[in-house]
Amino acid sequence: MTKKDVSVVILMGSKSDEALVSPCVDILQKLDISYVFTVSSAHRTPERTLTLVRECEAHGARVFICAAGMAAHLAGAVAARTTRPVIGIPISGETLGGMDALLSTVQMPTGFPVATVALNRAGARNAAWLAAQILAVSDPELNAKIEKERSLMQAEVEAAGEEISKKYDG
Ligand code: RP5
Repeated sequence: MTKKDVSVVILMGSKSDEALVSPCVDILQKLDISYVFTVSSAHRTPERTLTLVRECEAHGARVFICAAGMAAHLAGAVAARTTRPVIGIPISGETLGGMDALLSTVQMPTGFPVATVALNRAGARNAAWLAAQILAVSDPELNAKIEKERSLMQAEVEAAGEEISKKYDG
């Protein structure tokens, strides 16, 4: 299923999740982190999910990111099959405001953690940052890139602060 070496594997439960998960890819690309991004379902394609975990591990995968909505078991199913860190992105469906997916993702039994981030696009972005930080523990060059990106975010906040305080200057 994958022929290239990868650091991070992003799985989502359905193609319908794509728009909410793709910001994760943008950040991994910005940080030059190799990845695979594909669809696999804990329920509809359990064998494919297991095969992906095995094959991606064989190709060097170090972190798995799993996004799913409704009875969001994908991250848990992957966590059951790997000792690599698993990050879960709960996706909000048409009902229940995503609370179903949030609880399904976060409430894992002892020994099989899923590092659960925020819902939807905000979670997708932080899943990428968290995966990068995990990889950066043993990668000083990547760590420097993360620090540089944080400096840029800091500068943006400071510039926004200046702009707002000037605009509303009493
Ligand atoms: C989950 O069910 C998927 O992750 C998606 O969020 C939700 C609905 O999937 P579709 O019916 O749109 O394929 O497994």
